[in-house]
Amino acid sequence: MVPRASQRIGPHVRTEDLPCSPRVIRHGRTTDKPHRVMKALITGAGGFVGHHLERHLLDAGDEVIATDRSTDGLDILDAAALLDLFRRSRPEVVYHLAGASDVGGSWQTPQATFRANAEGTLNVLWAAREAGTERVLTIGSADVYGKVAAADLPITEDLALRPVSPYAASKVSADYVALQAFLGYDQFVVRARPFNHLGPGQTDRFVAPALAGRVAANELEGENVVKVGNLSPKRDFTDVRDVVRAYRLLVDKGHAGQVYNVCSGTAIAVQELAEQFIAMAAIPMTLEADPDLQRPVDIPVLLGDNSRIVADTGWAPEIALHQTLEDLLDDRRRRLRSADA
Ligand code: A2R
Repeated sequence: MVPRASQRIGPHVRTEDLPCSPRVIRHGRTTDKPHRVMKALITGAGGFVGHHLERHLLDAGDEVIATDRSTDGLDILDAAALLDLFRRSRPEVVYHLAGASDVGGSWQTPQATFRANAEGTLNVLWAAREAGTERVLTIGSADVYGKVAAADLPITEDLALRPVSPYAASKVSADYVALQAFLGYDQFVVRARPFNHLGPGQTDRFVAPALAGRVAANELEGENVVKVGNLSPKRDFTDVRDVVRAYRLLVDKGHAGQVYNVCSGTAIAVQELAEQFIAMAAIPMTLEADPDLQRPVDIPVLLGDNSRIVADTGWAPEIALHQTLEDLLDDRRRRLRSADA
């Protein structure tokens, strides 16, 4: 059986029957200034970024077809099922987020990572062409730049790609599959290259949600010490809600074939994140180095140059880091409370 995607029309209406669905009539917002409304398909909609993107598109009044292996069972490696979905739902634009996102885990699963990210992207682009989808946004990663020398900061899109992890190599491949679709088939593809993003719903694989989780757990247990790993690396963090806004702007205003860094243009030390979290804690806390959490730091500073996306789309990050961290901590508190209940 071919898996069916859920289609959400506006924020409140949902239908399971794609072929019979009426074209969108109601949109999420009516008060904002006029803007282009799109019929959008999101792959990987069940993931961290997918959830935020779906909410953002619905808020913008778009019609959203959400698909994800973890929710409707559609695997992007099943090209025939993918094409069937594209033909039945006829999206105008596709946000291709599905894929293997675990950088550390990719060392154990290089083949599966490569297939999900490179072959998966190939399938999505093919299905989009076959179904006449107008635009596709592919999501790469700043990991493709690898170990960047201080002299090359801030990183522009023109820097040579030097992937270190299997994940990064799979993203380089996916990015070149997308470039080939533009150069070889004249397909309208825009390629996003996001740096670190943060926000509610993120898993503990990443340093900020892991820190937020430890602070929230300490609050519940009355514990005052927060165990930390390396605090010195500096990273370019953007709130996931700003990232998904960038994605919609890229689909609307990005240039065909172009690649865009999605980043804040500011590098923040992990130390600063940790200090902000403990300053927000309900009880006094201190940071304590834990040798078990220390990992070799390959890249002391990662900092992106966002001038291209700013110039072409007018995007700029809007959510202050402090706000992001507060929302992350509240998210962890809520999740711990509901796990406790
Ligand atoms: O691995 P699962 O079963 O949790 O589902 C993930 C889904 N996914 C797939 N869906 C269909 N066919 C596949 N072969 C396939 N492989 C993975 O994509 C998951 O629900 C979603 C990815 O979500 P996250 O792992 O939470 O990643 P996140 O942070 O939302 O990143 C979105 C994109 C990825 O391309 C990242 O590499 C990039 O942004 O940074």
